Amino acid sequence: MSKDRFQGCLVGAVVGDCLGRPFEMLRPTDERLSEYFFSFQEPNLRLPYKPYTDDTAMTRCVAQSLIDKKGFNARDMAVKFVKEYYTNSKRGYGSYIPIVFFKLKETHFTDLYGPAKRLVDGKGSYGNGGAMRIAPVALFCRDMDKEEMLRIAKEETLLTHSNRRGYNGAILQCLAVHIALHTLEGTLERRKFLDQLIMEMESVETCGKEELDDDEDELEYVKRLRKVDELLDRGTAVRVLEVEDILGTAMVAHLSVPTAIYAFLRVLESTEGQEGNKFQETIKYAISLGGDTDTIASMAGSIAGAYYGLEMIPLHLQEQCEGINHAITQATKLHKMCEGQNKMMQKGKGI
Ligand code: F2R
Ligand code: MG
Ligand code: MG
Repeated sequence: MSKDRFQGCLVGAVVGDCLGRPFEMLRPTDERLSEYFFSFQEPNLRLPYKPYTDDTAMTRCVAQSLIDKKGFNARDMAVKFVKEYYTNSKRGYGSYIPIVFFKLKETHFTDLYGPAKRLVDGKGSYGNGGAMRIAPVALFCRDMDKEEMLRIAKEETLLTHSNRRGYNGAILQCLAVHIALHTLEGTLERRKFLDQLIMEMESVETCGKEELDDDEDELEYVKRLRKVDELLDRGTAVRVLEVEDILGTAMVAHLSVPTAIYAFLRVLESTEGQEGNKFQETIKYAISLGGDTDTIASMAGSIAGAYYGLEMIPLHLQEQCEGINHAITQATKLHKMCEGQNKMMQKGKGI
């Protein structure tokens, strides 16, 4: 059922964020991580409720703006980001992004894209903040032309991340959620999934070459997706340190979005622990990589949730996290909007 996939996507993102947060910039041992996940199943143990971070705070703004405006409205989106930040700035935001929020507020939202463009001496941010919040765009654009979805993903990201690696990372994450959402459960094949992403990113990265950073490859994400494929060929023999070394686990887009895609595909393909729940295993594996654990688990969680659906997200994980009901409500509204748009399109075609 597609509503279940919409809900799975946004709930998956929240679960990854909340459960990954305690390990951000650390790397838990296997033993510690097993204890951590085991503790969630212990009914008599009262665990601290896990708050969400900037990942969820910003994803909620993106979803709410799409719902309120029935589409992308740059001003409304920017106002929502800024209001959210000044309501609770202690959600663990990146170091550059508050400068954008301050400038947007100071200039009364008269120059929506300027503050992000001027960041880091005009280079812009390539943090993974654009990618971590993009899932609602993939949901909202479920039945739209791919070009329209990519245009919205880019324009939404440019409000805060004007660096090519920052917005292309968000585009890649958006495509991954979109393809997962459209693939019938039980039929997703790694090769097909990666081939589709590589083909789309080849066309995306061919544009804007004049904006390349000195240390950036022309086909940065295509190259990294090929590395994901090579690592997957080696199955579960690939060690955590190799993943960190080859794909990265940092809070910048190019060193985290392909990593989240790898986490999702590795667990999908793995035959180890067959009895386990694939959604839970995805989150656990993403956290085991260390580094930017809240964001990598959140991005992997939104892809996995869009594919497996809410039904596959264990309640004992959901119960640990702040903001689950809100995510379900927003996902339900986005789904209703998509169904409505669909009906109107069919009516227009006389179907
Ligand atoms: N900021 C964090 N975690 C730090 C620890 C938080 C702590 N636990 C706490 O609770 O306070 N996590 C969040 O930040 C990431 C998303 O960041 P976003 O929104 O992209 O922000 P920003 O500031 O634009 O970029 C993040 C960092 O990337 C590096 N960077 C970006 N552009 C750069 C450039 N052009 N040159 C060099 N470095 C660049 C900087 O280090 C930025 O600080 C998520 O992980 C989210 O969870
Ligand atoms: Mg965070
Ligand atoms: Mg993070």
